[in-house]
Amino acid sequence: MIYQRSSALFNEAKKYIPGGVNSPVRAFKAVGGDPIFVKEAKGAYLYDEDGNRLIDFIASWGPLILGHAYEPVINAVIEKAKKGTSFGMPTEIETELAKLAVSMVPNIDKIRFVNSGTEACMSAVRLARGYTGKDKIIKFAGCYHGHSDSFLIQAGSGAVTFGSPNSPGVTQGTAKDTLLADYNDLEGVKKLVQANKDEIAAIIIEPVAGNMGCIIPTDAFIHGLREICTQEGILLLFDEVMTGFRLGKGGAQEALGIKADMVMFGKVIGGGLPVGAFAAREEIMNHLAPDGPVYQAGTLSGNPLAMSAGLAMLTELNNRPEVFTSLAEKTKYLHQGFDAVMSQKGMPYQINSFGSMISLHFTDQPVVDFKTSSKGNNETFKKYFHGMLKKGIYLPPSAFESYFLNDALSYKDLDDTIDALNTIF
Ligand code: KE4
Repeated sequence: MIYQRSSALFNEAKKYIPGGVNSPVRAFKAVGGDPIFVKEAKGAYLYDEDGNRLIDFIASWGPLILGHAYEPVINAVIEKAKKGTSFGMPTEIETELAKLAVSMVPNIDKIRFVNSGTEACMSAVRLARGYTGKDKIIKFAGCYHGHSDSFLIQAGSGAVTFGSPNSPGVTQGTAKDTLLADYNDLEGVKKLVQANKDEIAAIIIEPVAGNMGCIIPTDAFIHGLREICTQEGILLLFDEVMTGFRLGKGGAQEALGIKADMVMFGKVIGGGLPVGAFAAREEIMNHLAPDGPVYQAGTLSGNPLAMSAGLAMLTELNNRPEVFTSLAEKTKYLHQGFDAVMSQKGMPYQINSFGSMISLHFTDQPVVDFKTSSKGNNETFKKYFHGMLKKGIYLPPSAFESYFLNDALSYKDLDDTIDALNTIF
């Protein structure tokens, strides 16, 4: 594999764009080396600027669940673009996508479209605070809800685990309203709720976590959260930016059998164009402007071009739910193949998978939260990442990410991926 053109493009990009990228994880800081610049993509394959073909396991971090340049989505976008891309006025297609999403996802009556997962989660927390009249939120270490100030919080000192900023620019004033708990630790949540009685508006969680690698909630934990929220008048916010329309029509609510009070979406709902959304039952959503007092707005929210991609994508998934089964079976095949290879290598490893989300961790402990995910050997991960890349397999350039299968992947692609792993250790 040669990457000369990618490296030259990266050097040029760094002159004009901070770090040479428009989102930090793309810069390969966690794995070393220069990032790969992609020229185009089709189906399961990326074609980089040096002419290499790569089997893609991030699918633009989730959106392209049917593969790159999926014809029905592309055609919908082309046709819509000919009629104008955005008007700043209501259009019928927004209602069409809203109706379809509401028909697919349980426990939501209304949905508001925004332009990213960050915007969806940020707006949902503001709505939860406005609806409940309470200020604090609980989030979980290792869960990522976008880069809004309230979410860029790390474990603070002190027994009550008050958050502290994990980025300059986030104020202590903001951090004090974010409480931090550990994923799969229900007792820790109970302690926080008791220590902040009647002050917590919401608990926000990735119902199946994808930003620590793939981490699955225990039944007791996720059902326990629901019970605590119901008892304490706290809203349970499911951040389904990754899991929404990926784990199934009804996302994680359906897969886990849990009713959330609010659900946030991104990625798949936009079909590869910028769309985020948040949704809930009517009594909550009617608190949003212009009907209600909680303000939220956006110039390009619901723009017809992005809506056309989202509508084409969700229509496909709604009409062909067998895609979700196919993705889950392919993921299980990859899991079993990786397990068969790694079990012969005499080294510690864990493989977590759920639906079409999967991650490989180089540690001897089960990976159940951020602490155990952090115990993975990053030097081994770097060797794995670059070894797979040299074999034409493009994985997320960080040990703290889930891989996202797309349904254009063939079983030969999966066999090639499993065989590539076998050459590394
Ligand atoms: P965006 O603002 O990036 O559209 O969505 C933020 C977000 C919210 N919630 C969850 C569960 C997410 O995974 C994300 C974004 N995911 C990352 C990948 N781990 C996007 C990749 C990136 O930051 O470039």
